Amino acid sequence: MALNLSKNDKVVVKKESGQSVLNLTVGAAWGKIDRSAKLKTGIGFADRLLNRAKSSAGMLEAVDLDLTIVTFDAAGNELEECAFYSKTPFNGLIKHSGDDRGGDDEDDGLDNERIQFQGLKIATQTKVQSAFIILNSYSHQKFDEIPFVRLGIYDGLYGLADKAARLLEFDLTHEKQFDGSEALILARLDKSSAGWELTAIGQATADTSIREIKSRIKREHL
Ligand SMILES: [Ca+2]
Repeated sequence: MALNLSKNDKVVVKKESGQSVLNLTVGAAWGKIDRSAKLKTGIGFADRLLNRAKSSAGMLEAVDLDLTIVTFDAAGNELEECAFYSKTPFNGLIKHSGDDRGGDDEDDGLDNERIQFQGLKIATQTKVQSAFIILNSYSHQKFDEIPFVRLGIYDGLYGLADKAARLLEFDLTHEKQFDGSEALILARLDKSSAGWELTAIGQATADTSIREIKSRIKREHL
């Protein structure tokens, strides 16, 4: 199942079996910006060759998006976060695949960053009560400037190269409602007796740093 979200939709996401989610992986995929887009031929293979030539000529602009999970205890106190600068919080129970600072030259269908969330152990070994999945544009290009931006949540733990079935798919590409934004609160995870309740949020914001997004989460979601 791939659920498509609109801005500010709130949807509780379940596994196909109807159960809550235990272990999961979040992924983000995006591309470099071609500022000379008017040169496109409109012919698939010719554009790919052109893109390759532009890439080797350094004509494509790097885009540094960052996928992050921030966590809070039951009283709303901030706990550890998983980000490119903190890849293995809680002794690696949440794990970041590493910082991608460029994006794809051409869409390869794979994620550029992923975070694995060992929900079963996090529920029993940490004080995490809620976790928020966020994406922001470190290099401050807006989402509508980037040729494609896709987010996915997968049932289970997967590395960058692993193919997996998505519980949730969120495609920002060509979505007018995200124009001008450079940060997104994708979803929240709340610990329940049955596992993690996954609620898609899809909130675009004008925040320009993780710190600002965290303040917004505390103000608006906790
Ligand atoms: Ca990055």
